[in-house]
Amino acid sequence: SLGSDSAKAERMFRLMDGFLKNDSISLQQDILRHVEYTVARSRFNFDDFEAYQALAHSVRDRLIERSHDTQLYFKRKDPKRVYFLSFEYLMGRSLSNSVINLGIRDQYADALSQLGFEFEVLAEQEGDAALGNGGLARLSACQMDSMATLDYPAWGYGLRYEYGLFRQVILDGFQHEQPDFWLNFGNPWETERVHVTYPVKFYGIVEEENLNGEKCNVWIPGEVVEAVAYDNPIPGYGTRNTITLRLWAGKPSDQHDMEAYNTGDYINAVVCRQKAENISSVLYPDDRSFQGKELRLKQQYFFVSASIQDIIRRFKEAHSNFDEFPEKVALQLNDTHPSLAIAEVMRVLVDKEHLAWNKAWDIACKIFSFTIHAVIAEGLEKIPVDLLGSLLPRHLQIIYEINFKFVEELKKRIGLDYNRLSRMSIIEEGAVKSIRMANLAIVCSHTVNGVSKVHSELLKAKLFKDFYELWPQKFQCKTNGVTQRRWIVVSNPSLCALISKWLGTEAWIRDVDLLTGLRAYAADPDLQQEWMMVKKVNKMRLAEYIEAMSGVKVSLDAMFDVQTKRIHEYKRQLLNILGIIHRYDCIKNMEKSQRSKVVPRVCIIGGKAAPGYEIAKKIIKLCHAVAEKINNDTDVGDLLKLVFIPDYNVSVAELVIPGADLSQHISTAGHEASGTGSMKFLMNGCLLLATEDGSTVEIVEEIGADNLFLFGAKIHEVPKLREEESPKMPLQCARVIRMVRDGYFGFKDYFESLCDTVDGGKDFYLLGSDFESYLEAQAAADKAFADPNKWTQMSILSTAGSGRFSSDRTIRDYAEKTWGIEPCRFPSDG
Ligand code: Z2T
Repeated sequence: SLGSDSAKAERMFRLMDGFLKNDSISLQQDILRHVEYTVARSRFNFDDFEAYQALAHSVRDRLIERSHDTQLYFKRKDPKRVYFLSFEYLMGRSLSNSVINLGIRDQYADALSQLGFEFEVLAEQEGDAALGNGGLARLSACQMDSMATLDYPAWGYGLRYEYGLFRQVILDGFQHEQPDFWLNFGNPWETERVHVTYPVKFYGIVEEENLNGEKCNVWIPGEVVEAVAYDNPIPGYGTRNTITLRLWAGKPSDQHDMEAYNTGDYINAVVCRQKAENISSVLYPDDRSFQGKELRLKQQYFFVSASIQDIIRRFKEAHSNFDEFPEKVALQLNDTHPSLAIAEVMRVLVDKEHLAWNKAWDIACKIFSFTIHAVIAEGLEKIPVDLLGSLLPRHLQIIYEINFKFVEELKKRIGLDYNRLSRMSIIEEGAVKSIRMANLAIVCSHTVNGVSKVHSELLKAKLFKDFYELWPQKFQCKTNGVTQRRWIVVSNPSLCALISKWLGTEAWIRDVDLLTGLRAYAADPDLQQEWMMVKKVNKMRLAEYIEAMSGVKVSLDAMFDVQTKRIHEYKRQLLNILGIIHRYDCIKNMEKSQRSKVVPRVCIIGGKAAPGYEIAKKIIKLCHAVAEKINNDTDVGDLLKLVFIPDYNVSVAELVIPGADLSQHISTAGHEASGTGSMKFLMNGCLLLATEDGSTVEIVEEIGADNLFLFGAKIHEVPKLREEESPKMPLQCARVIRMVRDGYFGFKDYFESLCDTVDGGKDFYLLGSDFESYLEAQAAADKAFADPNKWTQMSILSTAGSGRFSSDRTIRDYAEKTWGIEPCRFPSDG
């Protein structure tokens, strides 16, 4: 009975002495206990890494307590939940973020110093969790932080790759990829749930069966793999709520290959079992191109099927009628990668729960929402029908059925406009017949979100014009944001302290709009002085890192000019490098007496190229070749340096961003859906040099055009510029390309095809066309930097205007307008 249960709980609670304590002595005891019994080292003899492990386990204990409380509370309240389905998460490190969100950073720092350790030093021991490629994946991580902090009843679902994004190693200036076997040293943050497993089926055939006089489709699989849950706690800031990121790993199923056992081939059967683990073993490192590979499709279905089974199990624990499903469940598709979930939900509702098709479809259409991150049609995922049909025969039938009904409906609405019908069809007829995953997602979702204002408009006007005309109300905008917890509080503690001091409160960490309060002091010489000091400290940290990585000594008086992001032609790192060559050339040709007027620069570039992206790899090599020349030219000295930061990832970003004076976001207008790096720089008081693309347009609205350096063609001008007979190629641009072509930086032949992309007659990304305007913006930045007070004021205004770009704002928007969920906060004071 209930009474004795609660008596039992009460007794256990007392036995355990209540919850874990967070005073310095308790923390020290916990850490030492973990040294001795978890890490299994003597508490009298352990090194930094072991200290980190013990520390992490003591933090983990506290996270687990809170996540139990949160889950029980959600269960009791049974609110509508959102399930965030994303194929990628770039979590980076967890330690600092966790103790800050738990509100016990200082207590831990104190406890550690009593034990003779330094918190920062131990935090450096942690490796990055890099289960994603770039912006899309880091966005998922920021949004998880906001969902936890804002007390939303949310779950994240993803894949537990054993190999995260490759490590970038530079040899002779060339990128090499090395596997990131990140679980090698254990992962203290995750908990394996050996009993939360689901079978996932592949291949086989579909048979029609007769169930009580009704026809019913039964899928008889050819292969079954087990999915095991690994739970990762995500603590909110200033709340006890701690939500869960559940990642699936592949594990052999006992049903895997019964035949083999029966035929007596025991050894082979065991070896075959290992294949199951391959499904979740490696993250695909291409951030936009898709290749229609079977393993990738297997990953997608594996992830989707396990997640849907888990979601439906949780629903059924409390409900028996699927009519209530849309009142209790929202499913968010992060791009098209998880969009097989639509077919899977239909399969479960129709084939397993035996709902009528129309009823099931009605439910599906109420639960799904979809956010798209792509800009161009070529970037959209298409799955060859043959591939899907062999791997998931039943799902192919279901998708055909969805499409048939959709096209019938469409004909009634728009008539027999066959061009339009074929454009909108979920099935693409062509050389390779394939499934358009975006079309599937749009047809079923109640809301389709873009990730910035201009991106959302572009979706309506170009990419999904036909769908917009059909369902205008579906198309919405949720401008991206990043979490100020990680991108200020964790990564820039000195700035964090300074902001809190001047605002007289730490409330902005939960309520980021308060940052606008800094505007009142932007011209205050005292704040400016302190602001400059903070930047200096961060530049010092960065300079030390640069010297350690590349041996290049840089001057702290120079402007630190940073462009860090994935390497892509459209992001135009090449424009940056050509600009640097031009700057170098100018300095070389300058009268000696003029040189004192040059604003010294440290140009910093970092980012990974997809392993198969030849041109991107050449850009990396060119950067190194140019750096070699410039950095060894004693004639130029501190006036110009160029450094490439290898293996850019979340933890490197945490070091680089606070130390930047200027950052570049210079994509060809119309190509960057949003861009989120810019928001992190903005929060850290870094000035932007940017094109009017993606979220930059909204940043301008917020901080004013005179607080950043804009240049280049605007979105609407781009198509016309591309049509021009002979592309614009200013003399200075032609001259620097000539230098590369002539072998001024060596590797003449190797750089030829790279130069061709600019002066080979096409210049698709409009480097030539934007070159002069780019140089002007750079000159304006130099001029502003020469006036430190003016610069600092712009810097303060950047941070002050960054509040709108918090993922807290994005998530609140999603919760209220797209998911229809409300906060569900565990009642406690912290
Ligand atoms: C990605 O990171 C982004 C878009 C993609 O399109 C794929 C990947 Cl892996 C399919 C980026 C956008 O390029 C960037 O503009 C945006 O800020 C980010 O997603 C988050 O929305």
